[in-house]
Amino acid sequence: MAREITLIGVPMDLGQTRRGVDMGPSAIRYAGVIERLENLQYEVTDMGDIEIGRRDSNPSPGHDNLKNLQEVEKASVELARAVSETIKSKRFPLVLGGDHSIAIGTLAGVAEHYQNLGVIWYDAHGDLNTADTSPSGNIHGMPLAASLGIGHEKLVNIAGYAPKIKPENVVIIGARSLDDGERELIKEKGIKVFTMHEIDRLGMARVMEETLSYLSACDGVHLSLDLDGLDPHDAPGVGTPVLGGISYRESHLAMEMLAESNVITSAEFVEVNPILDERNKTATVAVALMGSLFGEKLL
Ligand code: B3U
Ligand code: MN
Ligand code: MN
Repeated sequence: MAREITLIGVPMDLGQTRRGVDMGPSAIRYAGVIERLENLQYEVTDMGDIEIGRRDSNPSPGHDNLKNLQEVEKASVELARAVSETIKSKRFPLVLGGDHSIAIGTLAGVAEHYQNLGVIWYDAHGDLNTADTSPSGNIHGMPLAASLGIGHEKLVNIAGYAPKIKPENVVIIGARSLDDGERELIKEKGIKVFTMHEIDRLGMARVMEETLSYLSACDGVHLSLDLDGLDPHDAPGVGTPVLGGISYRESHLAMEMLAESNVITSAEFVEVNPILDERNKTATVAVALMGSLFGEKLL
């Protein structure tokens, strides 16, 4: 893992309808992310926030069931550029969200640097919807599909190429809320999913061992961590909490095992919504998990 980290804030809230997730990057900074990583002897540069447009008050025809498509597309292009530049300068991109629609831009910036990029999608949801299958029209439910080359061409072709990743290089961890179309896509593409059922049955240690061996042929691995993957008890500040999630302790173990394996080459932490939170708990949890991901140890 690179010893130099670039933080990229993405105050995006247009991929869903609840207000406040645009304050996620500030909340994470306020929870001490820079100090935490500097204490681990990383050199950290905060490049500030990507500019996000205003809510699309007048959705243009042809964008049915894709809320704020134009603005999400625009921010994705910007973010892809920032992430790609970061990797070019041999630094580790750590992206702070913002809703999960930003993963479209993050992966567009990351994937051009790898032949065989792996992705760990830590989430209560599959984020495998398209405009045709989405119950909400919220683009934060679509980024994994878009990155696989499935969905609206504007989302699929960010940075001018598609697909960004291959279905056999994706592992979803923590799923417990899937829509019908997402279930079909998982079956059709044979995507590896560790649902809460598997986490309960196997334990997180085994889930992570299997994840790492499943992705062992990859030349880089991106971690896309949606805080709603955690149980709402531990991470209440998210827009769509789902009961029965991954615990704080299991999540730390997962991050520690990723740190030990030294395979993660980029990461994003998304869906922190300080308005829905309890005393910045969710941002604090995010920063604690980043500590473990970047090698923090008690002894
Ligand atoms: N699958 C639903 C709900 C959802 C997806 N991602 C989040 N919620 N955070 C949808 O709207 O696509
Ligand atoms: Mn998500
Ligand atoms: Mn989610």
